[in-house]
Amino acid sequence: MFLSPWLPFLLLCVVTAYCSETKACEDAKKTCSVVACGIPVTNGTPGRDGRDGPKGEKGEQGQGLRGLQGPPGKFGPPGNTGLPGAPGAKGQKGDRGDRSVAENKLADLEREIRSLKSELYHTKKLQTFSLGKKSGKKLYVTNGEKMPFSKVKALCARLQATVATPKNEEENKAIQDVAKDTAFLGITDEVIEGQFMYVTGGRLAYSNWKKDEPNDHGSGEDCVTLLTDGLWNDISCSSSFLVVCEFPA
Ligand SMILES: [Ca+2]
Ligand SMILES: [Ca+2]
Repeated sequence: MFLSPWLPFLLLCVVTAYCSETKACEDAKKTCSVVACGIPVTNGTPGRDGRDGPKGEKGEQGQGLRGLQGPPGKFGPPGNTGLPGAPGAKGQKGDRGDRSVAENKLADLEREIRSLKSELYHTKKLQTFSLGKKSGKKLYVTNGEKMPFSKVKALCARLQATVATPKNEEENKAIQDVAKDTAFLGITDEVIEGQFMYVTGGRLAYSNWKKDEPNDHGSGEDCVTLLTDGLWNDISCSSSFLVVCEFPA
């Protein structure tokens, strides 16, 4: 126990004795008053490189001159079609110009129709004068040909007409004036013998039979002719007589 006051002094002496000459020991003495210095130290081989440290913060923009601006880049792909926009505001009422044009066109058409009607009327009058005979609302026309009744019907139908059929004395006279020869009428008893009918349908409303006619003479007579004196006679349909067609006038 008597050594305790001397212990620090003895340790200092030990350090001093071991650290005689080397600088490393001098450095050690600054930090360690108890380390046993004086043992010669040789440097070891360098250790391996440590791991990379964390990425540092972005530095400030440099102070150098900026380069020239490069050329524009390529166009990018077209974007998606956008949604339809909201409807625009209602426009102002237009002027009356278009309406006037339409009215003018309509007026032109009406004038043209009146002109065509007038031309058609004169054509019909000329036709009546040269070819046919008009009675009431009927126009009777002949081409002067004679043929069996079936062909007479077909010819008038092709002209969008019917075989001349008098339904009163006036019409009978008009057909007589046009024909000037024995002509077929649009009347037969082909459906029921002895019961004469209009080819267009319906029983007779007027007749002008010659005396003792119709007589269904010989092998039978189912067609009707208008004689030059205006009287009627039943005759064979296969015989040939004048064509007279009836048109609405
Ligand atoms: Ca008959
Ligand atoms: Ca007869």
